[in-house]
Amino acid sequence: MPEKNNSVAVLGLGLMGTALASALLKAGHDTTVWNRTAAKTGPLAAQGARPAETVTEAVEAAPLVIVCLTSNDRVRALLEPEAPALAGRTLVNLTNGTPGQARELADWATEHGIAYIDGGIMAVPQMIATPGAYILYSGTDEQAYATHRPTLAALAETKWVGKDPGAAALYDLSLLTGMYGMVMGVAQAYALIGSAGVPAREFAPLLKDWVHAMTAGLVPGMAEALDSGRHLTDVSSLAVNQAALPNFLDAFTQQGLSTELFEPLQTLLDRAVDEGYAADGLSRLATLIKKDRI
Ligand code: FVH
Repeated sequence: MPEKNNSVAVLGLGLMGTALASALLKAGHDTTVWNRTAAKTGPLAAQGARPAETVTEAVEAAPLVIVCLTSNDRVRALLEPEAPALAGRTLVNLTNGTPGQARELADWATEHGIAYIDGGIMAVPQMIATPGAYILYSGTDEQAYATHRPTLAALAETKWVGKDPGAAALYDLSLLTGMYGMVMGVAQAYALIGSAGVPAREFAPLLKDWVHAMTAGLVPGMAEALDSGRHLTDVSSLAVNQAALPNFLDAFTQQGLSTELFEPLQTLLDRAVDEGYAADGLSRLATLIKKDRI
């Protein structure tokens, strides 16, 4: 059932919290804001937000409380004393964290009669309330999510990923893992081409199109191989990749660059081939990352 009182409180007005509060205001929500450094409430107050002087005052202003701080240990430290004020309300935590932290916060919230929803924001602040941005949500109280979903939809597309409070964080970290792998590759590519004096801006269109073309095929292709268990490839075997990788490491060294980002890939390829997977494709690597195999 959609909420009747659509007011909302936002705790934490960093880059992301400010974007979230601003989106809520633009969508017409009665928005109360609190930040440790009070001066950050100013621009939002100018947009119509109500600045609260204390966390308690902010929490008591709305049935839905959104928190977005640097880390979950800070969320816990901030909100533990607020349990009586939060009781009977819904707490949506959009702070980046681990599945374990989310489950612990959910247990704490449940003990105190607080409906807890964990979230993972798949957007940068500038993308909030624009197409392409989405937020993953999970938690034991799916009814609380259904109640507040219309408000949350003002921030970004909503994606519910299940009743395990840790699920949103797991999806979030998995998606960010793919992004960080790509960031490392892009950083190394710019360093290599830049070592020969080629301006990054000149190389960027080639790199962008190449990464896009490769991921467009690789991501679904690997998924198919992993789910079917069929890793044999007619595209690019682990043996071929293992043989090629020293060329990269040597070139980095010759160009005066560090090899630290790519050495782990050589280690993993060597192990894969040693274990008999030379004819398999790159999807096999995902099966070798489990800790008990090292
Ligand atoms: N910015 C981004 O692109 C990413 C996108 C995906 C989601 N992340 C996560 O969002 C969380 C907040 O990130 P942020 O970019 O808003 O971070 P900051 O601008 O540095 O703001 C941090 C806010 O946290 C407040 N804060 C820090 N420690 C405490 C504390 N002990 N008690 C109360 N508040 C605290 C800080 O307050 P202040 O420094 O202004 O007083 C800011 O409001 C984060 O989990 C990202 O991973 C963003």
